[in-house]
Amino acid sequence: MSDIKTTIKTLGFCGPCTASDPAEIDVKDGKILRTRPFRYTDHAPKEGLNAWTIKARGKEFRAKEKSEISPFALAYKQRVYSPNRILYPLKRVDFDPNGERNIQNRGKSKYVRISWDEATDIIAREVLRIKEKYGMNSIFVQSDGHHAVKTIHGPRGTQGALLDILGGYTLQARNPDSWEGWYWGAKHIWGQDPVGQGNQNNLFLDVARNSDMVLFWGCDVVTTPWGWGGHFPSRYCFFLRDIGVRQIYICPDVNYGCAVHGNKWIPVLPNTDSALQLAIAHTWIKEDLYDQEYIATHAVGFGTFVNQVMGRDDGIEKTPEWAETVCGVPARTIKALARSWAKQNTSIAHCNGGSFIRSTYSHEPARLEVALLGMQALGKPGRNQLKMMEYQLFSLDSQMPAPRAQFIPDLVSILFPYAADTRESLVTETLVPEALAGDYSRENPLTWYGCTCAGVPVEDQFRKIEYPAPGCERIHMVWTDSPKWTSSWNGGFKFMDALHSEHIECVVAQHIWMEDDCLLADIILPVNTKFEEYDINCDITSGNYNMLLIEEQSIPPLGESKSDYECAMAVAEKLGVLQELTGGESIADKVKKGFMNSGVQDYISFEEFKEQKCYVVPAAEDWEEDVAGFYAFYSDPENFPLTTPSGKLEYYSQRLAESFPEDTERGPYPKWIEKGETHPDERLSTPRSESYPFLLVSNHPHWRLHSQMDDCAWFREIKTCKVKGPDGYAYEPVWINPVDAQKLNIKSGDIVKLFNEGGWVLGGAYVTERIRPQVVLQDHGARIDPIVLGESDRGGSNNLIAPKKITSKNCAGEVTSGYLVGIEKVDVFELAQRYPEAFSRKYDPETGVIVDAWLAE
Ligand SMILES: Nc1nc2c(c(=O)[nH]1)N[C@H]1C(S)=C(S)[C@@H](COP(=O)(O)OP(=O)(O)OC[C@H]3O[C@@H](n4cnc5c(=O)[nH]c(N)nc54)[C@H](O)[C@@H]3O)O[C@H]1N2
Ligand SMILES: Nc1nc2c(c(=O)[nH]1)N[C@H]1C(S)=C(S)[C@@H](COP(=O)(O)OP(=O)(O)OC[C@H]3O[C@@H](n4cnc5c(=O)[nH]c(N)nc54)[C@H](O)[C@@H]3O)O[C@H]1N2
Ligand SMILES: [Mo]
Repeated sequence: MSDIKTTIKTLGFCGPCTASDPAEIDVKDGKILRTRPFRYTDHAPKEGLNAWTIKARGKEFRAKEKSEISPFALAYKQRVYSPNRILYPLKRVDFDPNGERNIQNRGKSKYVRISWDEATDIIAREVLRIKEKYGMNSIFVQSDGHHAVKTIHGPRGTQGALLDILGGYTLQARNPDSWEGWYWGAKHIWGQDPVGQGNQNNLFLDVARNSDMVLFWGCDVVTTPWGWGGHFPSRYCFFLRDIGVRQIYICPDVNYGCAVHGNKWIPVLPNTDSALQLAIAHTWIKEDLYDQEYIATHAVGFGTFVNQVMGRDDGIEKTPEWAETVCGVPARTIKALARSWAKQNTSIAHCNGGSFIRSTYSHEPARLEVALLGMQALGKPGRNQLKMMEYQLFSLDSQMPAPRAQFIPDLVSILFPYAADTRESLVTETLVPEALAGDYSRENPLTWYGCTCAGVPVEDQFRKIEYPAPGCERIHMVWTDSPKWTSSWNGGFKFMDALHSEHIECVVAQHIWMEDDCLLADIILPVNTKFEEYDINCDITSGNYNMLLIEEQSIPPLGESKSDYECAMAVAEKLGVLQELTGGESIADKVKKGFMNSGVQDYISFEEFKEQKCYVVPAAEDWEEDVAGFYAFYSDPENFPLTTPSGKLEYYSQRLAESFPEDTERGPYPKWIEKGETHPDERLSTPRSESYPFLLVSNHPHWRLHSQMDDCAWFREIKTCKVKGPDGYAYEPVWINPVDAQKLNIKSGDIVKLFNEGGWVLGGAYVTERIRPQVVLQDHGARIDPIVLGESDRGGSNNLIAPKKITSKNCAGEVTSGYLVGIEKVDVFELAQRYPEAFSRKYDPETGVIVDAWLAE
């Protein structure tokens, strides 16, 4: 055993210094041997962990002694040694910065190995050239993806910090992707800055003690916590079952959470939840099943909402019978759901809300949910909106459903600043292709509302932004360290087209693996995984305990890879600004500085911290006394108002009415929108559905985190992860109901294409009753494997064909699910004959497409 070294790493993907999935990594002879859960009890502080226990209805739910890590964490080491890793700097073979750039060949030409010296030379010269010719704001920084959690080493913000020294850059500002509907809609009814979801304090205790029923409404409590908090939320649901809390799943598919925990599945058509919600309100109003006294004291504008429900404003009474024709849920089921909800203490659970809050007009179902919760006395014990992941994240007042820890460790002191509110020049993520390639100038700018980075700054959706910003030129260079726009954002093919624009003179990508947007870069820098880096990190999202940890290097960097920060340092050195970038601080200095400002320094010394490698924060002594959810508002709305302008639930938002008087889509009160100016024909009722008769559900992937982990051989051999085609290629599954499959002569294992005007992507059919009729399901984020660039994809990355539109007129959110597609069976051998180059690309049966496929011979 003595030659085995153990390091501690958090293996979540939540971005900088938040983590989840703390694990112990055993290393032998410079190679990762195994990944084990982290044992909190082995690392308890002197004063003990004050282990918490939720006691409810005669049973107990306790903090675990070890971390409940996800399969992603366990399999991550395989990605370290993936044959798809980029090990050396690469240059597109026909990109000559001093001569022909052959921009039109991005995505088509292959790559050659170059030295770090040559790569950093080219990048430094390009930066200076662009600065001289157009100004620094013509360099576009894409630096916002999720990624292995790293604090010092990036990727988030490192190249931006370097460019700021030289005068600035244009920022790709993240839209509130995880929360679109809550952010654009729910905030206007209950406030809840920054992202618009409900108050979480102590809700695991509240639900366990007081709820009779929980509606998992667009929630897969098994799948999506894997990306953020491991198995903890699923374990909690087993506890709910043990104590008799009913778990109802409302979603188009029997997702994994539904399969494991659901007492009942209510299959709704994608993005028709608003109809279902209005019909529930209808039943309550008709049968006098809501809390009128609460509405009188806690809400404003309820009358306009009642008018919408009763059809006094639009002529459609939102009866359960009407809703049945829209959302596909039988009227009797809607009425039964409405009645049992009114009778019992009911909470609604989400991870983030499901794809319907990322579809067309997603603000409506989100604020309708709040409207319904309000009608049943939001905040009364057992009646709240419960979040099953992201404990303590994005909160202004340390919200969390799990028992509160003594404190939240904080590493902000050593993060590079990355704030949308301090940027003069930025582009929201949903409008990037337009900004890169469109015909915009100061005289004719691209405009939209909102410049958020996950909901911060909070007032931004009322602010109109212009690109190019005042005094700035348009974008001419892209430097990305999160190269997955094509696979994670809607209209990926349009992004590919945009990178062929003559405006974009140089594209630099930093990445670990050869995939997605990298295929269109001119220069690629090889980045290492977190196993190869020395860093400091914290875990505030796993649910059992918070912790701060030193992440020692597990193994030396593979090939010539460097961390994202070191990439920026290498270019800074060429530009003569290394000292300014580092501030004279070594990595070890930064680790110490992070610790000294983390909060943990009040409990142990830095020497002790280094010695024990981590500090686990005990549970707070008084956690059980925390007021749960919206209880304070429920019991005393005058003294504990909401953060809306009136302090109450605003069924009618005066602020929206005044700020956007012309907006016929997101109006001042929530309603059913069959179609509108922005999305005239994305529903099954439109004539367009004759050509594209299915609604596509594109969930967060069960076996990936967005685009990450797709090359993991251990997952790919699992039957539900990929469908093996007759040509041996592993296709991304497409779920289809037997009723539809029979009509189209599709059998499990057939290869199909999903298509609309935007193009087509392939998939492997999985015929199953786990998906309702009229709907097909394919998770998002499969690695791109182009057939015809900008037109078709073998990998099954469906965001390539998602509508290139925003949520609604004044809401620049994404539309990545719940849109119309057609589906048909294809013959892969025929396709292989028609597209020989794409179908003969180098391919590893276990991993899929590998870096060798893109290297020039
Ligand atoms: N169809 C559909 N699309 C969706 C959604 C949906 O529900 N349906 N949801 C949306 C949501 S909520 C989100 S958050 C977005 C997610 O979109 P992103 O956050 O953009 O997705 P990721 O694939 O996680 O992107 C992270 C990238 O960073 C890379 N990376 C990982 N570690 C490192 C590192 O250390 N250094 C560098 N340089 N790179 C690294 C990863 O390989 C990957 O390319 O997707 C959105 N898209
Ligand atoms: N394994 C894994 N975990 C992840 C991620 C990942 O990519 N993979 N991503 C992380 C990120 S960034 C985020 S934001 C969260 C996302 O967390 P969520 O937003 O909760 O995830 P989704 O997969 O979009 O949706 C959850 C469920 O909603 C249901 N659903 C889909 N469409 C509809 C609809 O129209 N109506 C209703 N009622 N239900 C619908 C589906 O059953 C789906 O399984 O997950 C995080 N965790
Ligand atoms: Mo997200």
